[in-house]
Amino acid sequence: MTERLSARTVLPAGVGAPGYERAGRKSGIVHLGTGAFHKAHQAVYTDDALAASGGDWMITGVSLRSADVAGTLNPQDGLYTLIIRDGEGDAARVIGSISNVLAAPEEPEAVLDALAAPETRIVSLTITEKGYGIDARTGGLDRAHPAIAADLADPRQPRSAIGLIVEALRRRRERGLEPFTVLCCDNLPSNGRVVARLVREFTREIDAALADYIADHVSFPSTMVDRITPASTDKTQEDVRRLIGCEDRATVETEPFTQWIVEDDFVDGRPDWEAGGALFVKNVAPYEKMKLRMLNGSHSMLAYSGYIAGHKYVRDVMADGDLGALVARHMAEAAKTLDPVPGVDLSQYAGDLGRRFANPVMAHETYQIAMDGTQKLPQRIIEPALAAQERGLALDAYCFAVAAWMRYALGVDEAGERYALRDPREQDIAAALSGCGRDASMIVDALLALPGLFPAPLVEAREWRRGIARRLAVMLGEGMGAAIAAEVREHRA
Ligand code: CS2
Repeated sequence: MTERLSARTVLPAGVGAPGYERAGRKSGIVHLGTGAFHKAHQAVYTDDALAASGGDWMITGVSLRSADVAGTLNPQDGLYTLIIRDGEGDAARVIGSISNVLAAPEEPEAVLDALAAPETRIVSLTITEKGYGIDARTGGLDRAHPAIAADLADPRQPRSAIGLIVEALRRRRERGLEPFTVLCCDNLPSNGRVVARLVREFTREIDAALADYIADHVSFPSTMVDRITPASTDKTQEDVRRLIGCEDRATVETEPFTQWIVEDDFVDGRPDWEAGGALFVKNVAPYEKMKLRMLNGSHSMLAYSGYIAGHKYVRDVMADGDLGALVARHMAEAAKTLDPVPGVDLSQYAGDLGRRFANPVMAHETYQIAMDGTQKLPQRIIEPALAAQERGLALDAYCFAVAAWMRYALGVDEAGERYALRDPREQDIAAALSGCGRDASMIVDALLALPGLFPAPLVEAREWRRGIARRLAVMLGEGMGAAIAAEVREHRA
């Protein structure tokens, strides 16, 4: 049997290793949602910070859903290899900033102990858009969300991220401990503000004095996070064996590019994340909007259209001249909805994004990006469409993107194969679509009427409804390839 990566492994020359003593160092951070993205992003910045400046800033990871992450990382002493894929070849680096991982479903009290431990100064999150329990209609707390509803009924034994944070803050206050900073690292606009609101609304319902305390003592800086991180595959496992000479079941692959922009508002200190290249600013909003609308917006557009057109990976989409042109068009249109972003030339940013998407050694699946559409479309496609409408700009790019999502939402590809949408509102979508068959106008009406998704000014605009229906009709009648070609012709005309 091959040896497994651990603190005792002697790494081959050329493989990066933690440049600091790990043993005895405390965890100043508890991270909720220790998935691939966290391991390719914040944990790497923290690894750099520890190497540059030390400190008690190890990370205790928490997985909220399954025990898999704990099962792969703990036997490896929290160590894992980051494979950085670029055209020149793969680079490998072993990351040491995660000390251990707790699986919340199995050991909820251990998670609360970690959150309420004196050394914990930051609680960060990457739990995906759907993990927060946001009410699509109000942007506030969804009290009907199963985990939120359960936690409101029994707040001392929380299961949701929001419930865990609130109960931990209650315990800290009761014990006379300092509170912590809550650092959201998910792709939501004003993500710190959003989480602050959810925490406030949750706490107000259970303990008004605690709500006041949190309002006065806890900070929720917003962040913009960026690093393309495909799901690991068997090839990732094979490659890591070749690169480090032993087995690593927790390895992650990613691209060379990385970006993290953070509001510098921490109640009890933070690691020297600048050492890893993080940028600290007063207001993250312009960067977040830029990234959500240009990168994630075009990602979602290309995921739905690309998946139906038969493209497995983002790089295949970029190699398809017509669809590649629509990606560029989408970015350019999204840029028009933005106010100037400090220090960024938006056309250069778009060019860089196009090159990142085209990276031929990145196997980033369109199906991965396509998941959770109802949670992603609002900030990626719908808000910028609304902004475009307000500015009197053309809506074509957004109509195309939404038509592609609606085509995808039918759950059957052009060969007649069914696939799972992997969307928390999958049942709502199916219910809305029942009886619509392949009638484009009926599908558009049904999905535009999904509660909370599309705002009235768009739904009521004939240009919007017709623009989507016309495109969806071509996608259904002649196929996605024909719809893409027609879109390019129309755009160039
Ligand atoms: C992608 C993002 O899966 C998706 O929805 O758009 O995960 C994207 O790769 C990252 O935000 C890049 O930073």
